[in-house]
Amino acid sequence: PAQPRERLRVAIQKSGRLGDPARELLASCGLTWRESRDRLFCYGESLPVDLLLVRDDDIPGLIADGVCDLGIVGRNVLVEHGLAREAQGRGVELTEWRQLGWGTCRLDIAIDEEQEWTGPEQLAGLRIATSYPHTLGRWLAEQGVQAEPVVLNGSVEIAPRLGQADVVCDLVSTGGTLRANQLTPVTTILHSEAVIAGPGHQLDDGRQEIADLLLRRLDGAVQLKE
Ligand code: PRT
Ligand code: ZN
Repeated sequence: PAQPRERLRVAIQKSGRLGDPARELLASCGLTWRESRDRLFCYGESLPVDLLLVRDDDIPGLIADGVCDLGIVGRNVLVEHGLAREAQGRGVELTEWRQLGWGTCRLDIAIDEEQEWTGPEQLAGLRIATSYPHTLGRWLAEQGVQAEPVVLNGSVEIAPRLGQADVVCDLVSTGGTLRANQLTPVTTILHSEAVIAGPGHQLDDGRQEIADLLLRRLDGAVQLKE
């Protein structure tokens, strides 16, 4: 494995919905940083905890490959990554070390608002637009339904109007985006929130001790907020 490291490296989203809250949470644990000029790396000053600022989709892979020790990411991204990895026979156990209670959303099936919902069997043979094919596939298998995932990396909600798909499976928080596209959520396949993701085993070198200290402070910070 990698060379010994006595500093903890935490991956967080560079921008987007989870980036600022993740930094605020870590700052509330007493962390301070010196930022690199390109703002991709933050060197921890008050504790040996460095940040890597990346796309959220890259966070599970960075942990699985041992480049980072922990990450703050949506459960939706973690679950999809785990199932994709499993499908390739490269199962690496990443687990949720903490649930953070913010960044909440649902991965929902949504259908044309004019249509009636009678249950999952209704999806048989339909094209389902999604950015989460593995999570969707697992749910369809559990339901015993065969459908055709159409993988899109953005603008999932307009796929039915463009004729690319019949229904969608997408993240929903307020539901405004679905409504604007004449879609209505009918069932939830995953409840998501921001989590601290990490390996399914203890860290090596001195890093587990640093992680324990960080998590103790984090638990304190989360309790203070409640
Ligand atoms: O650039 P990068 O790849 O890092 O970011 P990204 O664009 O992939 O992700 P980002 O920042 O949009 O979301 C990061 C994480 O926030 C997601 O992986 C979820 O865990 C969480 N989250 C919480 C959401 C939402 N709520 C959400 N509403 N992610 C996306 N949405 C989308 C939703 O699909 C819809 O298109 O936001 C739109 C508005 O939602 P409504 O329901 O309020 O209309
Ligand atoms: Zn992303």
